[in-house]
Amino acid sequence: PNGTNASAKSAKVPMVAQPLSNEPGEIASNINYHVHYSPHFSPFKFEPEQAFFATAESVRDRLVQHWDETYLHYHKVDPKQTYYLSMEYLQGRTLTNAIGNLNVQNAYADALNKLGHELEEITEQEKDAALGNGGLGRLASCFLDSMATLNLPAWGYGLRYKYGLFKQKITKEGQEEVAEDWLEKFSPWEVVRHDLVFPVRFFGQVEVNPNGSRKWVGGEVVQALAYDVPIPGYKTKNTNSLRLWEAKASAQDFDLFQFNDGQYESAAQLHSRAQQICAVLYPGDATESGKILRLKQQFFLCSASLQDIILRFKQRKSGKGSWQWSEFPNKVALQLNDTHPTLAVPELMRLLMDEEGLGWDEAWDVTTRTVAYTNHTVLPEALEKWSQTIMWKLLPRHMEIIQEIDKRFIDMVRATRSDLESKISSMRILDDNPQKPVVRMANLCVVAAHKVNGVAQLHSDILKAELFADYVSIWPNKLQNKTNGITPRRWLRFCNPELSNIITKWLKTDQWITNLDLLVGLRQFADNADLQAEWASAKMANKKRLAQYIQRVTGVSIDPNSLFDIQVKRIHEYKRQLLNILGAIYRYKKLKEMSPEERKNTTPRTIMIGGKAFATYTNAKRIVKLVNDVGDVVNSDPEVNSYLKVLFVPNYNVSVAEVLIPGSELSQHISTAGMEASGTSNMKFSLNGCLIIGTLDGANVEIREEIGDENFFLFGATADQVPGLRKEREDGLFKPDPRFEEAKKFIRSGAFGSYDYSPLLDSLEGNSGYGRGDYFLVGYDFPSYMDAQERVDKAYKDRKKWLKSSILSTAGSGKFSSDRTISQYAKEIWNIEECRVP
Ligand code: 4GP
Repeated sequence: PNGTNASAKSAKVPMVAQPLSNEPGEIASNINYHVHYSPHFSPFKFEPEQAFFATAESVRDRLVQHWDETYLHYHKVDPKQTYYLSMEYLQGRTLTNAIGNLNVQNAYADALNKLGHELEEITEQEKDAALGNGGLGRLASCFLDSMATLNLPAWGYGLRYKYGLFKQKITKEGQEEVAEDWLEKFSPWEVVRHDLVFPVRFFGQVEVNPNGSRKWVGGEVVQALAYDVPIPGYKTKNTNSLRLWEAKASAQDFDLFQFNDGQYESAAQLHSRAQQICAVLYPGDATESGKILRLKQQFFLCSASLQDIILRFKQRKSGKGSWQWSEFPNKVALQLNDTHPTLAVPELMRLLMDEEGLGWDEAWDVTTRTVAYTNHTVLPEALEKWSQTIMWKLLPRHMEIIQEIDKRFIDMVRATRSDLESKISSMRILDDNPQKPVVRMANLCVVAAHKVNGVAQLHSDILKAELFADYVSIWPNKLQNKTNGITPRRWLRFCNPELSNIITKWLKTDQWITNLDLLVGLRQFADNADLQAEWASAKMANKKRLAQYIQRVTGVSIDPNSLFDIQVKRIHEYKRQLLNILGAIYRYKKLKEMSPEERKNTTPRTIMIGGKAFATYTNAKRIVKLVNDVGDVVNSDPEVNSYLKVLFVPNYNVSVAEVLIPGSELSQHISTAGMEASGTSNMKFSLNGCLIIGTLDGANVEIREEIGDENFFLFGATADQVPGLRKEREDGLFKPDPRFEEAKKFIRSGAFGSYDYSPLLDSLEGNSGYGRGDYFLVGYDFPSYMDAQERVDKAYKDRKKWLKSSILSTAGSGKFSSDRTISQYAKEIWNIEECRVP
């Protein structure tokens, strides 16, 4: 198998297009060109929507040119390259980011003016690419931005979901899910590569060849077609790719005979099965067919990406003399974003052994030196376990390989670590429990990866001490921490130009955009009255913009002089939106009891909560409904509604975050300690000068360290107290705070309508059980949460002190740039280097 006889075709080197002028007149004519010669609408229509598509295509022209140069350069230099495999990307909108990175904002604004449009209005036309669920997906997108900005040869691979996760509508009933429509017309940012199509097999059986080697045959074969999205770096030519696969069947798979016989469905059976694969992210998995579909998606991503990566490896080798497969890990780093792409491990083994003819040991050596794994959660329900029965059906050859990995792992432990004998059953990859045999994907990842990482220090410590402790005793250097980060381009420079300009002015440089540590330079001015005045006016401008947005999407008018308090993230019991809303309910009740005079002494607040509840997660959906019901009552109560408003912000996504975060003053990161792996919106809020109320969980711990504990409203149990508190509860020793009881009782009294909230409230009662017995410790943390909220109210009245803390929050956020995170991955996990396009 080693040698020069690889089947790779030699690349034909195309010419790179001529650079395009960035003079506004030329840009305007380029936009005009697209209106006429890349038509998608009736001729002579040039409303904002048509202008958006033509503008995007004109920007894309500029990106394509850099993109092609990058492609050629990487091909020529042949550096080691990273491939980030992720089932999710939350890219959001592209236009603002692209013209910002290309540094042509003003030219585009002028060009559009010449054509009778406003850039701001045009950017509002764009639909979010919402191919993710939450933090894990947005992290992947921030990482892509940093990889390109740091000139790293690194690509993302994902799936092109036609309907994304879902779009959230809020009705009287609560949350309703409807299909996301980002591809309803088309996406101007993607380029289909009709020459890049790979077959992906499902089902079938394993055949043994006469020489003993094995081959996977039969079953169902669909085609993976590549769609590329350009990922431009900030003020650099390097433009990487996000390659999204679409599943399709070919014309040959269409049974014309059956069709003409009137059997329309069965004639196009494979086409419809292929379409299911990339229809939605996380299809319901309550049924067996749902489970098979999810597993198909995961395998589809892994198989298509690996075939593509291997082909590129061979292409870059071709014509350069003989080579060995052992060089593969010197050219390829594969990062598994959580366990969803775990099947890359057995698939790489299969491709190397069955297609390329390597022996087990050589294939295992290549695979383990190539693959690294990031864990994003310790929640037991999120650690994937696949039924062995389903796996044997869908991926019979991979199950053989997994069995062999499992067997060799056990042999190795027995041979070298007899002290771990009693741990083997929990460390194994296969759980052979006859009732429900499963494959434990996280265990497979840990065994196969050369590096495993958590996403914040506390989380990595928990992985080391608990979840993966036994493996750490075998491989002490495998587990690392890589504290998450966010891109300062999207999350400050572009979403908050007002504040960015102030920062640049006071630091006398805009280098902070790519070297976020420079923000510490603001510390020395934190007390400066001029900076504070500018800071306050930027915040006010952003609050007004946010108020307009809220008015538009909810019809409720909010007061920009009130304290804007925001919690936005997936709705989950461990994130404790319930704690937030119970606090709001208590506040409302107290306001009602006050005299008008007393009310005047309170700090007016606008509480905003947003996020999607997973479609089948009933308690999360009840929380959404409760927030809406509380809002309906509070906001229409004339006695108190100038002191308190409660809003549910519908359909939280990246572009909504870009409006909320700059306008926020307080943000809530209040998970049960030990349960939030990192959190990344906490970093975004802090970077934008927003103060945090939070627990010692995930990245909160490090944010507080960086910005100073006096600028952080801390409350709640710590991670190491949590197990003991749960135990106390089980033993019936918990004594609830009267304020907590009062808030719950108020809901039960029907103050917020007749909806039956008892299942939700019951989850906070009793002594034990997941879903009962207040597993998430809302009751335990309630009093310290309310005390912290009182400190917030008081602090907000001292304007100078608040502004100082706000400035210090921004100044201390340098560590949380994804540029820092990605540099660490590059050095400490991937071993890749900058490959700058000249
Ligand atoms: C999330 C974690 O819940 C969040 O704490 C973390 O910041 C983020 O990953 C990125 O690392 N996990 C998921 C998930 O979104 O689906 O497990």
